[in-house]
Amino acid sequence: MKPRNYLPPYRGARWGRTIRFLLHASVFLAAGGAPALAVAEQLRPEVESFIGEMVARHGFEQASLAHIFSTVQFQPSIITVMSRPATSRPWYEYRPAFINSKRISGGIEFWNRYGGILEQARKEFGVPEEIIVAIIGVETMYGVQTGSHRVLDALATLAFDYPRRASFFRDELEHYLLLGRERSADLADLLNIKGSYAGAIGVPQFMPSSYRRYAVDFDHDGKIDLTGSMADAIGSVANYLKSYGWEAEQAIVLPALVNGEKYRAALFAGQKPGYSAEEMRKLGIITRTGFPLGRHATLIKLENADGNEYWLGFNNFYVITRYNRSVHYAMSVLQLAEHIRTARIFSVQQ
Ligand SMILES: [Ca+2]
Repeated sequence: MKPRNYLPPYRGARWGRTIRFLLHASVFLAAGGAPALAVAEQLRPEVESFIGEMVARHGFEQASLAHIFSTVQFQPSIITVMSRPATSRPWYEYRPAFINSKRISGGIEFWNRYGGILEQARKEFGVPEEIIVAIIGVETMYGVQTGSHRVLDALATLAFDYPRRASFFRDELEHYLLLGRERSADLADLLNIKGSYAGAIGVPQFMPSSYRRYAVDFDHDGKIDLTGSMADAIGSVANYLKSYGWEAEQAIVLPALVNGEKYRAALFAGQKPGYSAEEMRKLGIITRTGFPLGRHATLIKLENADGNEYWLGFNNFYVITRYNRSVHYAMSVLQLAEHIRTARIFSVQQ
């Protein structure tokens, strides 16, 4: 990695861990040798070339993008987090973070508060209330923990200093600029939005590309706002799932048992459900409850402290993994949803 020069602290920039995206800054010396406010800033070549592409492809003003990127701050802590080897904690260690009394009672409260909007979303998109509630619960603790990183810093850090996924984050950065232009006349507003260390935004933690494609104005106030409008967040989660193929009233998962070794062929690894009931049976996979007629599934394995637990995952399970590819993520959404739904019925009856 090239060494970077630091910007003089005339703008209050902090020395140390915060490194600006400038290659160097030349300070013009005014008479008497004092630094003047006019500063010729040279951005890193890869940032310059990105700006050039945005100007050519989307008609952005070079100067306004150059200004925006001159304020971007490299976040080394994000690279540290992203570079950690993917540790797949076993299910029994992962589960308690999401299936616990705090998140269940938070879900009941959220549902009671936004019940009308959730019902409307179910009617329009076919996604049950508890699934929407659980996704928002897992993502941001019902809109409370939406992230503390400037989205622009996070996306630029990952686009320009994280080679492994640079192309993905470069695309997201492009979508972020376009999103900013679509949402506001003033691109400088982009500087103020905060999100996760990976640049996910708002109550449902949408990446900028998903924000542009799937977010909806569910409170019909003329703008889409995933940070300030819970109705927009709820409608957008439901629209996202529906757009990826959610089917109303269809099975999501069913408990299963396995025999022998052939079952491994059907284990979910990101693929669409492709095994019929008959094919599952031949692989030694059985379910106690009825396999829905004409449907296909994959096999889900969860590690418990005292052995493995198996489930069949149908199309709607696959759709939840479009929100986050991890099996543990999708299963915690489903189990949290079920806990919230049943606990809520009980609390309403009391
Ligand atoms: Ca709205």
